[in-house]
Amino acid sequence: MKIKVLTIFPEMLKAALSESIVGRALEAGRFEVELIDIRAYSENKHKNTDDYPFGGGAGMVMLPQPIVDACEKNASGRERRIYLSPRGRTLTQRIVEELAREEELMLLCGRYEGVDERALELCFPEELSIGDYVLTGGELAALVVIDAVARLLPGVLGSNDSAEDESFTTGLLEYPQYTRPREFRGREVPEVLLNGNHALIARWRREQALKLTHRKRPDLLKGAPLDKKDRAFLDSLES
Ligand code: 9WO
Repeated sequence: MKIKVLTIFPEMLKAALSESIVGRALEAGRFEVELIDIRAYSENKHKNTDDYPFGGGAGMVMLPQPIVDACEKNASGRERRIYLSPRGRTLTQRIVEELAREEELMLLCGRYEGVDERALELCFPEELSIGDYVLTGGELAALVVIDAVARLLPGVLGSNDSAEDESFTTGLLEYPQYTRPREFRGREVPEVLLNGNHALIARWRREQALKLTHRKRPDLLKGAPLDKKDRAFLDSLES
């Protein structure tokens, strides 16, 4: 997977992408991120990337020229191009899985009050939101997308922390986790986790996940694959 990111703040992404699991995966060549500085494509003598909005109003709008040139000069023609914007459809794990199957992505991070609509029409037909709130720019949203996609790529997570049996893949919230010590400030780790009975542990975790989902996100239960035992357990919670 190759991800190109168009931004006027490449350093903002660089820092975040150098750390932790994503940083290691990039170093290991599991995927690639190319940060493209939109400002470098400005044909304006001051290298401006924004100007006043036609029709008036607050703030500035990103010029179409630097964005369209940055896009065209870096496009392979094979990439899925996405503008990070509160106007887009809201990111879900299903969309993350879909993006992880792409060979190439190109992400556009907007700033100021937005991007000249013609740049979007010409280069970025798809818009994606990470949630219903407004940021100061699309960079943090791009990082969210990259992080969520990267961990699904082969070899990015260790086989031990595989993305498989976790919340949004089981359709349920995560069961509670414990590590050492066995007692902390008077609170004991649940006994079942200490006795090495793996079938019993799996059942306990499943029921904890069901209980938490029922209590905190009952809407998720509709989409989760549930078997007879799960349904019986959920019924027992109702009464
Ligand atoms: C700011 C603003 C101020 C006055 C009137 C209208 C306004 N609209 C905006 C605005 O939407 N600014 C955006 C800032 C322009 C595009 C980049 N910015 C952005 C992206 N903020 N939040 C996102 C974003 C992206 C993906 N998911 C959630 C939020």
